[in-house]
Formats: sequence, C-alpha cells, structure tokens
Amino acid sequence: MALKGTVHYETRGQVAVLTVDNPPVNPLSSGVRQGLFDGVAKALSDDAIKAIVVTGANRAFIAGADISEFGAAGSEGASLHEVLTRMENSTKPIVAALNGTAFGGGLEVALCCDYRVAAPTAPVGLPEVKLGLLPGAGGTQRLPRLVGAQRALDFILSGDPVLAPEARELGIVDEVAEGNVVEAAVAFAKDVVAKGAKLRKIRNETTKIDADRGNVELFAEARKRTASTMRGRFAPEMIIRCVEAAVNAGDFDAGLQVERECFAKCLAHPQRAALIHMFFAERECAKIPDVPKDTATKSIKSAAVVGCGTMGGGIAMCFANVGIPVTILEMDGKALDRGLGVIRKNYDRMVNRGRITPAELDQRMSLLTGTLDYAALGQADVVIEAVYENIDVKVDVFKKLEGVMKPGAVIASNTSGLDVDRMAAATSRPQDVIGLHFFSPANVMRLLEVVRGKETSKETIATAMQLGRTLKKIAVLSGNAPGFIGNRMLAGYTRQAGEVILQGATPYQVDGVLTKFGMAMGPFQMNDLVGLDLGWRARKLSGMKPEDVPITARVADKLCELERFGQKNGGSRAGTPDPEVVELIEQTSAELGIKRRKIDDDEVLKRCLYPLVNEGCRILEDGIALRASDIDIVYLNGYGFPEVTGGPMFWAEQQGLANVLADIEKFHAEYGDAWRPSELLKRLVAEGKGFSSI
Ligand code: 3H9
Repeated sequence: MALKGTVHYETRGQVAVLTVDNPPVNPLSSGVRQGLFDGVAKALSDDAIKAIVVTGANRAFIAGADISEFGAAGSEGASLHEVLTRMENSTKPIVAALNGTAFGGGLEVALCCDYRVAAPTAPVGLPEVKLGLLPGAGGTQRLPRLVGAQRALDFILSGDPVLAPEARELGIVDEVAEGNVVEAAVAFAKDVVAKGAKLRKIRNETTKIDADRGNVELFAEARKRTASTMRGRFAPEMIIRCVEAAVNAGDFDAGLQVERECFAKCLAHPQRAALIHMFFAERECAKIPDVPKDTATKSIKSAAVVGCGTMGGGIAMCFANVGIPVTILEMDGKALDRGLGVIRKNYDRMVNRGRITPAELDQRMSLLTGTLDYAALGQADVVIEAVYENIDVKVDVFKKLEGVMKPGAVIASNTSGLDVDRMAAATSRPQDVIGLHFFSPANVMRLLEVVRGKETSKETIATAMQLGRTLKKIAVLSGNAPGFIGNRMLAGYTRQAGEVILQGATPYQVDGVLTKFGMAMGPFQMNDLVGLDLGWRARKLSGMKPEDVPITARVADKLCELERFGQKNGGSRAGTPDPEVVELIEQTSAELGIKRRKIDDDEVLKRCLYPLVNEGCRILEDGIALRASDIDIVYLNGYGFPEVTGGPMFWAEQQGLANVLADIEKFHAEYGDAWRPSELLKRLVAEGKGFSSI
C-alpha cells in the first residue's frame, strides 16, 4: 500500500530543509514518518550539510499523530519512536520552524529538535487528553524538563493550545519570528553552526525536574483537581503518573518506559475509541452528500427572531454574541420588555462571572432591537420564529413573515418536532424555509438540528449549516419527521423511565443509575427542572380524560394535582428521596394492577438506553439522520449523554449489537410492541456488521 503523506527535501546552502506535506494539516501518517526518517539520514550522511530545519507545508506544522491509524490494522513506514530516536541522536543541530499548528506528536517532534522558531500565529499544544490519550512520543518526559512539572501538568491536562508568543514565555519556543518563519529558522540554524553547532538535547536537561523532586504536593493537588474537573476520565491519572516519572524515575529512559506503558493503556481504553469517534463524527456531520462543500451560501449579516420567551431570547443572544444585529418581535410592549430584561440579566450574570466585560455587554445589547411590528423584520437575512409550540400558531406566523421578508431571506422555525413542510406550505417560497432547532438554553447549548423540508433548497441548507458554524454551534442535518432526531429518541427513553418506576424502581434509583452512567441529569431530575406541570396543563387544556392519560404520566399528574410542580415551583434541588412520592408511585402501580418487583440497576440502564438505540436505528432506516454518528452528536450535545461513551449508537456497538438485540427481543416478549426491534438492527446483527457499513 502507498504510504500516506510525504516530506520534501531541499538544501539552502549548508542547511537541509525538510517540509512535511500531508494535507490539510500534516498529521504524522506513514509517509511522513518515513520521509522524516529518510530525510534526517540523508542530511546526516551529506558532509556539505551542517544543520537541518523541519517545517510544514500547508497551514499546519504537524497536527499530531494520524489519529485515523489508532485502533486500525498495523501501520506501515518507520515508527514515530524510530524517527524521534534518529532526530535526537543527530550530530547536526535540528531547528523546528513552526509555521502553523504544532499539536500532539507534532509538538513532540519539535521537542526532539534542538531549537524551535515559531510564527507568532502558530498554535502550540498537547491536546491528547481530549482524545483520551497522553503525549506518547516523549512529550510527558521532555516538557517537564523544559518548563517544570507544574506547568507541564497544567499544559498537558488542559489540552488547550497557546499561541507562539505565550509558548515563548513558557520556554517551549526559543524564538518568535515575524515574516517568513522558514527563512528565520534557516538563519537561526546558520547562526548555531557559526557558533560551533551547539546541540541542545532536552532529554539531558535536569535543572527543572531536580527542583521538582520531593514536591509530592504537586501531584496530590493535580489528582484532586482532575478528580472533580475530569470525573470518570481515564487519561488524566495516566498523564500524572508519566509526569511523576519524569521527575522521579531516575533517568530519561526509565520515564519514557512509564510513558510507553501508560500510553498503551490509554490506547486500549474504550474512552479513547469513543473520543476519537467523536472527533471524526463532528467533522463528518458537516458533510451532506447531495449538498457539496462548494454549494453557494447566502450571506447572513442581520437576523430577526419572532418571540422573546426563553427560546427566542436565547437565540437572539446567539446572534448578538457573534456580532450579528438582531431584531426581536413580540406581541406587546410588556412581553418585549420582559424578554429583553431577561437577556440583560443573562449578560449581567456573564459579566459577574468574568466571562465578558461590561463593554462587551453594552456592545451585545446594542445589537438587539425590539419591535412590535412585523414590517421591521423585513430586511433581515434570516428570521427564526420561536413562538408557542403549536402548528396553527406557527403557520399563522409564517403567513405573516411571507408578507414582509425580503426575497431570498431564510425563513426558519425553531420547532422542536412539528412539521416544517406545513409551515413552508403557508408561504410561496418553500425553498427558503428550514427548521433551526436550538436547544435550551439556546445561548449555551452547542447543538443545532437543521431540519430539511421536502422543498428546502440546497442553498438554504448550506446557509443554515454555515450559520451553525458562525454561531459556534454544531449543526446536524435532520429529515422532517415528528420529533426530528433527538426528541423522537427521547420519547422512548422517557416512557421506559416512567414504566420502570411503576414496575418497582424508584425515580431516585433511575436517576442514580443514569448519572452514574455519566448522563448530566437523570430523566426525573430533568422533569423536575423543566416543571411537571407542562405536560399536565397541556393534557388538561386538550380535555384528555383521566383514563386516557398515558400510564407513565400518571404519577407526575398526581403530583401536579397536589400542586407539586417540581424545582421551579420551590421543590427541593437535592433530589432527596421523598416517602410521599414513593407512596404515590406504589399506589399508582396498585391502581393499574402492576405487581412491583425489585428491578436491578443493569435492567434499569438497559430499559432506558436501548430505546434510544432501537429508535436511532429506525431514524436511520427512515433516512431522517444521514449517519449513526450524527445521532451520537445530537445526543451528546443536546441531551447530556456522556462524551466518553461516544454517544448511544457508538456505545451500543461497544456493547455488541447482537447483545443489544438479544435484550431488546427479551423486553419485546415481556413488555410488548414498544420494544419491537428495528429491521436495520436485526439485519446488521444477522450480517455481523456495524453502523459504519450503512
Ligand atoms: C497524538 O499526537 C499522539 C502522540 O502524542 C503519540 C503518538 C505515539 N490525524 O479539524 P479540521 C483531519 S494524538 C488525522 O476540520 P481545522 C480532520 O479529520 C493527536 N486526521 O480543520 C479533517 O479531515 P476531513 C494529537 C486529522 O483547521 C481535516 O484533517 N493531535 C488530524 O478546523 C481538517 O481538520 C490532535 O488531537 C490528525 N491528527 O483544525 C489534533 N487532525 O477534512 C487534532 C485533523 O476529511 N486536530 N485531521 O474531515 C485538530 O485539533 C484540528 O484538526 C486542527 C485543524 C486544529 C489541527
């Protein structure tokens, strides 16, 4: 098989320049490793060459190891360790010219060089922790020798990059060069040669780590910190062990051995597989097969929002946060004042927490204009309605918008599951109509479901996906079907949670099992927060008879009859078990003739999560989501599913789809049609395939 990527070799006088070329961001794929290995050998064997410069073509220096190789079958070419050993043993000085991003293995290559010269805009970082890994090419050993254990720990555990000038202050970079960084590095190399070609091998430096030796506090504090900030993560402890070894292991090679072992453990860990899945999933979801990358987009320079309630206000903030002026329409002056007041309070809170400055608050508020008149929205490039979730109300709003919006404006609905085509049909320009489903609080949550109607144009779709990026959201395309992707899946999850408590579990057990699994919140905590009264009031308004209320909603309705609506009405936040609630549940089970039994945690988990998987499969069958990984993105960014599982579909694959199906079939036999297994799931299991095959 052909090696991936290459390294160009050229000479500039006595300096050999090796340029890594593996577009777009130069990861250390097989051809790059081999190219560096051969290039350094060539320069070393040429007596006319006195020094070497390593740099990157394209926009990056080197973005790190090629993460698509992790978990894949054996990779070819020289190993990274062979490359680094050759570079470190070089008898001629090597200077890294950091032209752009130097991440992970890329920075570790630079740390194997004798000197580092960087462009001021070059980001430098060790982001491995975000992928469930650690810097496994000597980074955990060389960085502490360069900057001390404390700074090295902070740098590696955060995974956040710094720009070259800050890296210079930290001591990671030797020189920041304005202008052409390769020329500056060549000049730097010539200067080193002129001064006697002094080598600087970080592995031999001990001053910083000598100073750290005996400082046990340092590591204890790091452990304490990560236990709360990175709860449940495997890689942080491995990182701390490696930096500890850099300080205490005795010599460099002993520390490197610890790093190698810890890296192997991270590599084999399911969290690593899940986090790398998410890395690629985030990039995949931007790709829409029939809307190519070069599809023209409309320019969005101004926006309008209809409705300034919780959702409308949050959406307006999203625009103001990125500098786009937004006009907000409300029904009457009072509602408008209230809505704008809430936005201001949210910004005040951000100022108090030091997240924005008072000047930024003023600037953002100045981008918001309130109005009571539809005509004032007409010149906006995009309008998003965020009114009451009722199709007739929405259709009415669309009719009004049709009359005022300028030609070509994107007309969007923030519906969380209603029919976008019905709204489009209320206008004469269905090609401009699309769903933009923000999640609450809209100014915080990253997810944006972009809902494509049957006549939505490709230009409108491309514009909406681009708008998602502009608003710093992660946009996922969904087909137009009830509940779209996320809420359609949520229905089964909530129903099962309601059923298991009638059959013998308690809400506290269910929430406990799901938060232990890593969900941000259990289903009952969520109901408590949102308010139990929403569903209850809707059922009352619709005139639903008590016997027609779904059995899984009966306990909540009884609590509402007692005027217990949840936290927002003054209920406790602590989630402490309440005997009155448990009694009410037991009484409801008895009324329904359901015999209560002990339900173990494993069953609770499967009963709540497998409906997500089964419905996710149906969503794929129906073509509502483009790919299983899009569903994972939706669940992680909109519904608090734990990141380290890789989302419900990836998690199901990790459990083995055959095992998941076997349980679903068992539940189907016991609990009826809600558990009918999806045809897609059955087919995949029969063929022994995974979601990537579809
Ligand atoms: C590591 O180094 C381990 C070592 O310590 C130890 C080894 C022994 N590999 O994000 P973009 C692809 S772990 C493979 O859209 P941007 C990406 O999938 C690694 N592919 O661009 C996308 O492909 P496509 C530590 C990679 O400008 C395309 O490049 N390094 C890699 O918004 C463009 O990416 C990291 O964790 C990679 N390493 O952002 C860095 N990186 O076009 C991870 C990117 O087909 N990467 N691709 O969808 C990043 O943070 C960002 O990609 C970066 C560019 C900032 C570099």
